[in-house]
Amino acid sequence: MASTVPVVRSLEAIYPPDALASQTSRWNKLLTKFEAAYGTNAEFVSRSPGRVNIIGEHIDYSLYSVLPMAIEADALLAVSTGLAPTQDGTFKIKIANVQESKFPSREFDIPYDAVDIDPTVHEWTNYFKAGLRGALELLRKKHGDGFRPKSMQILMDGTVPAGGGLSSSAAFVSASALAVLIANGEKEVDKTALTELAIVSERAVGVNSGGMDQSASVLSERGSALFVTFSPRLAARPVQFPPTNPELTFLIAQSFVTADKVVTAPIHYNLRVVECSLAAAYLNAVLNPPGTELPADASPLGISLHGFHETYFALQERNGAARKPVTDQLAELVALTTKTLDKPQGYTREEIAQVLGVTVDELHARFTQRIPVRAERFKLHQRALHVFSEALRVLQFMALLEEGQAKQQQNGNGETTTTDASAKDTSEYNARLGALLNETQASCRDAYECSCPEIDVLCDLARAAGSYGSRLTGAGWGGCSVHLVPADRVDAVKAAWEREYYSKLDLTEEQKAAAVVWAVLGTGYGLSIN
Ligand code: NG1
Ligand code: MG
Repeated sequence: MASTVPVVRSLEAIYPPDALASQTSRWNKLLTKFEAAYGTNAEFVSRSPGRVNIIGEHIDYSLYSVLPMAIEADALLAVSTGLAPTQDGTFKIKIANVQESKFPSREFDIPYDAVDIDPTVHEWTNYFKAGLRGALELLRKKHGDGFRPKSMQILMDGTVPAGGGLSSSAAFVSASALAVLIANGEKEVDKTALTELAIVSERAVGVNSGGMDQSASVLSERGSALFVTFSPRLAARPVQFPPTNPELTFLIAQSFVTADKVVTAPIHYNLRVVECSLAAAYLNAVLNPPGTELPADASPLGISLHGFHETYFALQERNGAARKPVTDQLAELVALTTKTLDKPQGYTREEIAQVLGVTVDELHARFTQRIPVRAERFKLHQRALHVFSEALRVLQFMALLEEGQAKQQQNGNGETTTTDASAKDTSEYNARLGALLNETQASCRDAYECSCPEIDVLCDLARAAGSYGSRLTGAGWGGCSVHLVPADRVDAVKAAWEREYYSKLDLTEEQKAAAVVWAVLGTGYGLSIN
């Protein structure tokens, strides 16, 4: 995998052939508008795509592996650096958006050493500032405290729907961090360093997310999905889907329920992050020998269910137990969770503090001070159950893809045969892939409580019309859903949604056009600079 961000001179290297004409005109418009707004040409454009997550939902911040893929929709930032120097000790950022009415232009004078972000204010430029802050930290480490950031003029064009589960935020943060690095003279930007920087930076906006989105945005390669692992360190490898007959496609369907993750964080996303770390601490206290400390890791609160998992089996092995395959370990953890965390009604602060042997104040200092949440009870049973079972499903999904590839090689390279027997074979295979996606949806709905009735309806409609597997994608509570649909059922699925769902909403023409996106299996595009 190329380790530095590629410099792309032609849009053919980024977009699929059928999108070239419209993308070329979009880029040209962006550059023309840039000149009109700032009276100078853009020096470069940084690009970072959105993503759809295929499987592995809400487990990245527990440091379990996930399988997303980059999509065509992206964030573009056209940039120039030719601004006159500002008053002492500050640099200037002028930032505008092609959708001026939704995202008004801003101008900031920023002190060299402090990028101020207020996560309590819902402000589109916070995402730019998050990338800026992270990039400046990296530059300061490299050049020392005397480093003087360049002033920048920026025009943004984003096509990833906001609040839609396709990761508009990570695309924006990653593209921003890249833009700042390039503007400040970096020639070779290391992809992994950029990803790590974007992961940590985005948390400044108020959502304590994992690293899936930034990884998918920066590390994806054209033509493949991406298997991302977070422990012991961030690593990713491209994944191909075997050809099947009928051919499989991923349909992405909007629910048009906008989930504003920053606003709902204390009762939704951030609460889940806290619950997962609390579950790790609780399981550690009950199942590991007294005094066992979980290792500090890269998860938002520094201890994770994955950390508990590793520690638990390492201790067993030290006591002479045989090493078990990870899939067996995860199955065992599902059983242990059911037995150990046996209160489906949830746990109060007092109950958890008592088991951990700390006071409620100490519990607060360790878990909920930095990530404020609103809850009387923490649903440790359901959350841990989801995380362990979902981590297992990701591995089962990967094993199925490998099985499919092995079969393809046996049958002679890449040819899909069309005999009745092989068609039956692949439809059974497709159904097994789809079943895992359906199980993910059930777990997200029932155990993790991150679906919503509208997404459930879209999934039911799709399955009834021929989808093998349907589920929410991204954080949930609204946003997008993803569906594994054989090519010959795509029209039927779309018609069902139109008839039973979209026609009942009051949608604009623009929304109607964007309601369903067809992501051809395995299409993915990396980050690039013009
Ligand atoms: P979305 O909702 O697409 O932004 C979020 C997190 C991911 C991951 C998923 C759930 C951010 C930036 N990303 O994705 O890290 O946890 O939810 O799997 O918040
Ligand atoms: Mg997001």
